[in-house]
Amino acid sequence: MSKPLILVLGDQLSFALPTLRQTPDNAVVALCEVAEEASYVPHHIHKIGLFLAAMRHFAQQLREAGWQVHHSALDDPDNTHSLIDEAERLARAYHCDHILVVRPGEWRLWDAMQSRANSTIPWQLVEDDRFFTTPDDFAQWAQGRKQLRLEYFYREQRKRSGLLMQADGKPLGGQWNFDHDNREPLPDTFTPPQQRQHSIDGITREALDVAARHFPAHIGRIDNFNWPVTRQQALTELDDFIAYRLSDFGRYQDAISDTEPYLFHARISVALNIGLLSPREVCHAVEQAHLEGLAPINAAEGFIRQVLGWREYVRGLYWTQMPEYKTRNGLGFQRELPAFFWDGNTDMRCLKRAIEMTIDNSYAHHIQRLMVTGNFALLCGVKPEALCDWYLAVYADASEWVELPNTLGMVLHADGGLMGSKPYCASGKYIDKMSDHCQHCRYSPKQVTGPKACPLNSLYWHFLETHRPELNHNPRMKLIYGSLDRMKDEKRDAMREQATQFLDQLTSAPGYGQPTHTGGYYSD
Ligand code: DLZ
Repeated sequence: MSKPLILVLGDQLSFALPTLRQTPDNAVVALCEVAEEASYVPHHIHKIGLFLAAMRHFAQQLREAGWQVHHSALDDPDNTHSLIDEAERLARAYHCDHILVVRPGEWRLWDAMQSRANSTIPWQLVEDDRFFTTPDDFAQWAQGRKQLRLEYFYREQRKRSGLLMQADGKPLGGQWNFDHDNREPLPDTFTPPQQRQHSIDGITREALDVAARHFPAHIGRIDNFNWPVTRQQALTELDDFIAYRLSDFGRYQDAISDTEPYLFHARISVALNIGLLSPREVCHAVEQAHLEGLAPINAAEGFIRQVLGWREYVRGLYWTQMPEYKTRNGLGFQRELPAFFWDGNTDMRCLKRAIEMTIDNSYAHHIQRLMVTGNFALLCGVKPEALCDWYLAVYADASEWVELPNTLGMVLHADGGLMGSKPYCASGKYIDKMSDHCQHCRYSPKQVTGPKACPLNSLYWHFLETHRPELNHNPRMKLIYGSLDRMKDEKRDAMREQATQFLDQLTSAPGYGQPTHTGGYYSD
């Protein structure tokens, strides 16, 4: 009788996984902690702790549900520290004749697994049906379209899922998209909603200790870890969001605070991306909250658009465009990552706080990622591979399928405009409008040149000038190039000079934070 080894990856921690739904009684389920996955980019210590803790809890729950489970721990002397090698080692040890795995979250692993389809112990890949769409669904939607715009994809998704739809096939509230209601800055005084403190039990404690012991040089401190690591904890995080934050999620979605990292954001992307919550259940919970009068339509629609629209859209793009997508560099950027991305040591307040919050929590909300760190990297021309590796490493919710299109496509406009019709570039004015950072900053967002001028201002115009050949023809950039053209030559020269001086003194950090030796495995 055929006997499978079911490999459950660290971001597949769900009983609804297709490989766990219909399997023979003799199957062995394997979860593998491996050093390679923690160090191929130098992941934040919270992220490593999260994966180890959540995998250990899930292994225990599988055992309690009657499965035969093998959990390879980082400390196991026989551990090969590679997902592929470890699964094959366990398949041999348990006399399994094939390995079953759901599509992983990264092309790198998918490719390695596919290439073993005909090996002695063949690998079989199963489609991940926990998402609303499969890569094939997306490919079908994309076929024959010149532009792959989110809005059209999203409308199809609403129709297909029935979420926020009326019986007559029209969108609830009379509009598909309430984005224009979702751009308010925070009021001068506001009380931020409380964040839940998740309990740390013995399993989690040990996992966090292991992470800290094995990867002492990785960014972050383990003692303020506060992510859900079980389904139960993830559900409490979802309940908290709906009860205390959803109603204001919409209008303050783009606001940035100098002190509050989470504001009204859901904090569920981490649980969602490792499988503890399903996209369907969170969308239905939010829809229900709206129907019960707990949240206005702009909040519910804004949230559902992120999960049903954006999240599925970037995943579709990733799987249909890889591996070529990762090599794109549409604006020809060559700069290494600025060194302060690893320690927040800069006097630009917005960047300092976004990076400090990232170091503290392995989290920053989407506008901090897109319009603070992302915008700065775009204006300075940081090369895609350096920035993508950083985002993948530092954020607990970052899997390559979601991180790569967001960073390479949205932030750096490096995919030739496939995702975004124009680059998301902004000057200090935007930061001043949407945040309270500038009040605490030594630079002025109102000045463009001179010692007090916010560097984002001259960098913004310098970026537009430098990339005129690629961007000038874009109708959405016409207005801004008009403003640039109307400037006096002396003003343009002074701004160019200011930006060039800034860029010349910017210290880069090639290799900073990378694993210390070739094995990529830290041990004490
Ligand atoms: C990010 C991560 C880390 C830190 N550790 C593990 C691990 O030990 N075992 C594992 O299966 N996955 C880990 N991951 C996630 C992987 O890097 C990878 O993104 C997913 O497994 C792909 O689905």
